[in-house]
Amino acid sequence: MQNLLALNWKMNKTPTEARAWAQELAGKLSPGPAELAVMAPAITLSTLAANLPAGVAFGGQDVSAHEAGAYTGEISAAMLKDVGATYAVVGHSERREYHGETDAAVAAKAKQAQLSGLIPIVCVGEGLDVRERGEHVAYTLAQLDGSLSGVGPDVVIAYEPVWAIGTGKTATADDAEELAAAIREALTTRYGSDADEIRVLYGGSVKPDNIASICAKPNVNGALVGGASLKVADVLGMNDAL
Ligand code: G2H
Repeated sequence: MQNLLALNWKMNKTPTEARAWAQELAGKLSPGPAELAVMAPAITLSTLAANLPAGVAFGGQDVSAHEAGAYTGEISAAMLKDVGATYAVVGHSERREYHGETDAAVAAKAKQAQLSGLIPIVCVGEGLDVRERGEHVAYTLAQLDGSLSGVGPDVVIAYEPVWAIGTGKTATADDAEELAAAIREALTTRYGSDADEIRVLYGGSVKPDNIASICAKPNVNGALVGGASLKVADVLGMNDAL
């Protein structure tokens, strides 16, 4: 399965900065075996569409659960699709924590994304308290189950332990594999052989110097990268390492 290097800029980069980043990438990228995709603020996506090198995909960091209508401030899946997006991240822990998104809300967003032909990147992962109680596998699988309710198999899963996000604490490659293997088994139970094509990413303080060991694990098929996605040099380092 082709690894996916999914960059999550979070709330960083104006359209002007995004253009400069995309043009720098276009000048320096040697395409490797991994697929590269940029998850950017919706307001930068048209700029990315015009400036990213061929073959680099992009997507939104969130998407509305609604098709269209009186939902002030929301961005629909059809809008993302119309500017050329391939993906939409749903259920990132920062959306769950700061915007109260439940598993049911995440599933509704993922379903809406699929209806417009986007591939949702569904994020799951436990907090430190859950990890310290040793309940991280059961917790994450329950979150996965709720977040995939009614969602088809054309999906990417990102396992992101909350205690490793932006903290500099990275789960070990073995920690990532433990959950990726459990997630894959749950996906097979849910989708049968269709699960064989589903990529399971790891996210949480991934950088050029740790991505290779994490993605070498048999059930990890790429990474969702935040902080290290902002500088082109780091992205090139990670792309080269995969
Ligand atoms: C986890 C990750 C990207 P970072 O949120 O989704 O961010 O790489 O900064 O830990």
